[in-house]
Amino acid sequence: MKNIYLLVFLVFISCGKSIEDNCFQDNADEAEVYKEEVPFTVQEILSHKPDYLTISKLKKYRSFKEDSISSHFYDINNEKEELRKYEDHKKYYAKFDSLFNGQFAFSSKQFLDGKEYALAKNELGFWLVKIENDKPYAYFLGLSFSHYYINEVQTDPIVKNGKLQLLGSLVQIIKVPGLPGYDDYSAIDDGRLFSIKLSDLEKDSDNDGYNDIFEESFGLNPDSEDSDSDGVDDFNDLNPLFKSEKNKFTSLFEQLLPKYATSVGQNFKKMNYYFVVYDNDCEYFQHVNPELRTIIIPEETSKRSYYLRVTDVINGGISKMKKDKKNPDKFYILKWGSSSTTDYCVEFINGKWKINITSSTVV
Ligand SMILES: [Ca+2]
Ligand SMILES: [Ca+2]
Ligand SMILES: [Ca+2]
Repeated sequence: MKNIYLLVFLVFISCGKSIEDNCFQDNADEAEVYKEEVPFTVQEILSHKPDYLTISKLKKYRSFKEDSISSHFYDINNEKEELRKYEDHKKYYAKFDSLFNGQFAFSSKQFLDGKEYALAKNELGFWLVKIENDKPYAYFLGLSFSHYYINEVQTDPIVKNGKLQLLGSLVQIIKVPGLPGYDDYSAIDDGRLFSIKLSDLEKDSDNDGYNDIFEESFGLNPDSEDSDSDGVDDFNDLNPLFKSEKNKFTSLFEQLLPKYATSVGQNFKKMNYYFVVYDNDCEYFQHVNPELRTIIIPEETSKRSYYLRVTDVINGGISKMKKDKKNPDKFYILKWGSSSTTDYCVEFINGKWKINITSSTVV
């Protein structure tokens, strides 16, 4: 009898989460508990290494320390020279920058067989980018910046013998609570060569423009060009994991989501490799029609891909709605970004949301 009771109870908690639970918060405050992440050891990183990645040890190499210090060095006593370096870099990557609409930071440009390659980085991770016949291509590497450091200065060409070959090291990243954006990196295994076959990187099984590694890393379907079957292919879908819907609450969330600046308005739809990532299980939130490309991942880390379990790609969030005790059309919502939090009091009046900011803090 006790066992049956337990079983019923387990079934109840495993599938009992409703829209009510996922979208609304009880009046009792849900305290966010900060859980300190334990950094991976070299062995742990290697045991989770993607199959397509080969790692070898180098005898002679440019160390993590040397590379990271020199790449972050900024001579405050010689701003003119720093500005010149910046302008030179901008000029050197101007073609990449314009074809990719400013979505990446580039390094290690290389010409090979009529193609141009470069290593690229954005908030989501590392990419290999290619220009062939004036068309841009980007291939996600699936190497988490929590575990892999790739040298800013590559001493050899990065593409050779059909492989991408990168000097770098395995790293630990220590998050400092209360100091957003402050990540303390240290090398735990220096002088490594990371190598990936171009054929593995370029593999795009469903031919939708995103390589398989990207789709697997972010929970898209690498075998379907339309992961959420809404008729819009993954590459052009601003919310590729969920069908957009129109209802009272999705329209509220749409108004709270980031908007693009009008100056980049004509280009943002072409920014196929830039996503804002949220972890949110609220069905109303999931079905938004956002202005900026958005990926909504599960709140529970165990339901995420390995890449998303170990990589911090979330730079903001929107809380559950807290109901007002007296007015059923009134709710309280907290929104946070990498450097600010904003409290909203929202009320649904005559078919429209009236949104008031009640307080806001900049960290
Ligand atoms: Ca694909
Ligand atoms: Ca797909
Ligand atoms: Ca779609």
